[in-house]
Amino acid sequence: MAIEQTLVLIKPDAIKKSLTGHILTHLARADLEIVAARMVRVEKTLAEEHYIALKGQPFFEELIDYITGRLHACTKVLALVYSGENAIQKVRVLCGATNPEEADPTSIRGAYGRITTKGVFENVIHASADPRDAEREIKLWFTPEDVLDPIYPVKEQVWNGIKTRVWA
Ligand code: 3AN
Repeated sequence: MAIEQTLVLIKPDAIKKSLTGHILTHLARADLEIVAARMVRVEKTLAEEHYIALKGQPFFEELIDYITGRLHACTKVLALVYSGENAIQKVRVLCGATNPEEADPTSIRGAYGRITTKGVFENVIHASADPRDAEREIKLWFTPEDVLDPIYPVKEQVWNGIKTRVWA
């Protein structure tokens, strides 16, 4: 089985409700390794780039308001990279279905998510859907310096005489 890395976002509703610890404990069942973690204040440009495939969906603007924290007066997201065998699928199973009302009640979204009366899916967590998305998303949220043992190619760049490592 292939070693994979996957992006996890603990969304603003979860931060606001102090669910971070519960969610990380639940994710520990996947027996994976955390290889990167950072608290991120999500700018609109990052949010729109992250959800670019959903641009044009009727819920897109609310989705951007949600992930940037405007819906919860909490502009912080915890971004993590989990690494290990079959990491993408393992984390998705623990998260449960996108719609928190359809999610298995014992999954993270089933236990902690809700649909608001306005129809916003507040589903507390994001997890990459497949290897292509995982690579795109990890490169968007993290630099190679942030990720221990990055599995994607990296190159050296010299800027103002300072050497840094960037995604190749
Ligand atoms: P997932 O996060 O399970 O991969 P996507 O990528 O289809 O699901 O959707 C991204 C996010 O958009 C979801 N996590 C959810 O917050 C929101 N979303 C998806 N579908 C809907 C919908 N029908 N109504 C409201 N929000 C939605």
